[in-house]
Amino acid sequence: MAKQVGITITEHILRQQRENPRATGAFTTLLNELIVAAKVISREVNKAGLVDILGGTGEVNVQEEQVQKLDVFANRVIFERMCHMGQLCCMGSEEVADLIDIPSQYPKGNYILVFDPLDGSSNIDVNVSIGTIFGIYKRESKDANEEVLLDDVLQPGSKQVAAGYFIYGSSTMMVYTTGDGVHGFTLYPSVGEFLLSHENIRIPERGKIYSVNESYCGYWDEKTKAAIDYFKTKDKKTGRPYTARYVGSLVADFHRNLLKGGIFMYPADLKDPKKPTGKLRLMVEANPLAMVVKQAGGYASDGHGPILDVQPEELHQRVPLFIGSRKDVEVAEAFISGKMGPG
Ligand code: AHM
Ligand code: MG
Repeated sequence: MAKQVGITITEHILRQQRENPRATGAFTTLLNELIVAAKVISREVNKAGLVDILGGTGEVNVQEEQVQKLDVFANRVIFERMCHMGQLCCMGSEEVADLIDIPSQYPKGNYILVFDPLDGSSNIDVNVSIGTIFGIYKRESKDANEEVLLDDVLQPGSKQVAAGYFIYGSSTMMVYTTGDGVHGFTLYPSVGEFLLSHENIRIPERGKIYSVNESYCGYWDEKTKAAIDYFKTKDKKTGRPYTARYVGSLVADFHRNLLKGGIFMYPADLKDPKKPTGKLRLMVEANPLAMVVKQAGGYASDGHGPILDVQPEELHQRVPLFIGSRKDVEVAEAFISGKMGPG
């Protein structure tokens, strides 16, 4: 296909729809609404630093409304934009404990949206990039009027029909896949459009960056320590030691490694004995990024096999995550699963 750089996200989605003879347009509508929600969130994130100047934080703003925490705001914007357009049967959000029903006055469809409305939100106050992560599934049972059960939603990530993220950084970008490569769009703020800026992103098969919160090494088992040591050990042939980069904002760390190559790790640890599987959530964080990285030629593992094959048992299930350049993730997996040892 001819180079498309510069086309709008809407045109890009429509072109993909035209190439799929079975497409009904439902999916296009869904993505377009999500994009509008992200533009609203982006605008609020961009003026977050002004809250203290223009109104009181946690108090009452100039319109005498309660100033909301941005992650709660982002959650509400996505819910309100997505609930009425008739394409979804339910949603799942990191901010909400249970499945989110579509209010009864609105029509329902067959798609399921899972999302983390504002990941890394502890970074807002210090002007560090944050993001919205999303995954879209199709409900397998066909009757849109039947009650949606948690079992309809608990599908492995390999069943996602689309996934991606918005990053609110030095620019706002959308990176997404529908299973046909990964494409990145940059928001042109004065026009209000996302324009194609990163066509068909491919992650290098081996990188030079490792990203992990090393302060937790005292909570790691020996296999995990050996995996991380590998990336710090000198070896000319494989370009080690790698350089360390850790923002502490998953979307920012992932995005950098996607473009430059490298591995992001949030291993299992014993920091909180109640959460021995690490911190990140399978459905709203790991799976969407796993689909993106796979489509870009990379890999995501829980240390034993593909993240995308894990059968979720709970909506907010946590999972160890090793994600990025394929060869780097394969090495980490070999250490964690005991196929490689120290030395
Ligand atoms: P959040 O969903 O509460 O924002 O937490 C997820 C964030 C990720 O963005 C990031 O990768 C991770 O927490 C950092 O955790 P830590 O501070 O333990 O390194
Ligand atoms: Mg999160």
